[in-house]
Amino acid sequence: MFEVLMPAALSNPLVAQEVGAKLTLHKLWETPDADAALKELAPRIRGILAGAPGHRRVGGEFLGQFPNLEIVSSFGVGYDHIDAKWAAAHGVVVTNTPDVLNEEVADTAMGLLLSTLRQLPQAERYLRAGKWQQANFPLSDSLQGRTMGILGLGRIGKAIARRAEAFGVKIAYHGRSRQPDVPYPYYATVLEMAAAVDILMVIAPGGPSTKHLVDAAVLRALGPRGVLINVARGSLVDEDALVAALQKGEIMSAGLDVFAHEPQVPQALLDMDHVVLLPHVGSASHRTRDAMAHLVAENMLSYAAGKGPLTPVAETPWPRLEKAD
Ligand code: A2R
Repeated sequence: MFEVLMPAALSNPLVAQEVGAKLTLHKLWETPDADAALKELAPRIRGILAGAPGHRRVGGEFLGQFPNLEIVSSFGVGYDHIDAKWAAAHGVVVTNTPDVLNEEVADTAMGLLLSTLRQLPQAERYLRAGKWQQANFPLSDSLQGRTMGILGLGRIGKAIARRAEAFGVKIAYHGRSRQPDVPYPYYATVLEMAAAVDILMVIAPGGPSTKHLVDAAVLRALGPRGVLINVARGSLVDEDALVAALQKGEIMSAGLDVFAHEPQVPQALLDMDHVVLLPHVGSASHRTRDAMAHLVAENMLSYAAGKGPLTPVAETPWPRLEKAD
């Protein structure tokens, strides 16, 4: 029997339904004494369903409790909450949910960009407040004539680039390496790219290697007409530096779907009327969240049926690497 643990409730019920229909699923949060249940279950657990909002970090300390663990199937394309290197060193495969959310997140990114430049949420608030009766809403900035630097031209970054091109926006990109088949100009550093563009679109993974890639110097380089859009992870941006840059007018505005300490949002940002702030809704449509949930379940079910995982992350490729002792 393949026994699976869901440590905390995933917001989409499909995962538990689909996995629970075929495998033995333990919902830890429903047990009265979670610590005792964990101790009793730990040796039997072969799979973990992760990615619930607010669940503690899935690091080696947590995963190390399960001596027979084989797979962690996580909800979401970002997996910076999981120590995938630890998993790789201990023969545990980690899966995420790539591709099925590309178009949704790219749609959100463009909506957030347009909202930020054209001040659409502010205009709507203006109308609702009855102010249109007195005067027209002030003129806004424009998307036209702008150049977008994409930090992280991966699956989602490319979907954003396709959309931005259709809007007439010029594209540049930064990643750790130049991509031979990509027609856009490449910049070897975020700083150089920021100096060359007036929209900085952040869509690279979170985690230690990208922490504060967007810092005070990058924001200064983006300049007083510059707009920062972040639909990736709050950790990529130095939030204090961003607040300071906005307060000093070193950049024009920001559109943020993600924050350093979600769901906390700095009061200084809430106090600014010219920025646009979203509660991490990049992939949050019924259609896309269901597709992600289905893929989380399919990874677990395929693995349990002996057919291997469908979408293992780069650190834990399939076939499995040799277990390090
Ligand atoms: O570095 P490269 O050439 O492998 O390009 C990847 C880039 N990237 C980085 N860029 C700069 N510094 C880094 N340390 C770094 N690490 C990765 O981010 C690649 O172009 C992009 C990631 O693309 P994908 O792996 O295809 O991810 P996807 O599905 O587009 O999702 C991106 C992120 C997720 O990790 C979530 O945090 C967020 O979007 O929702």
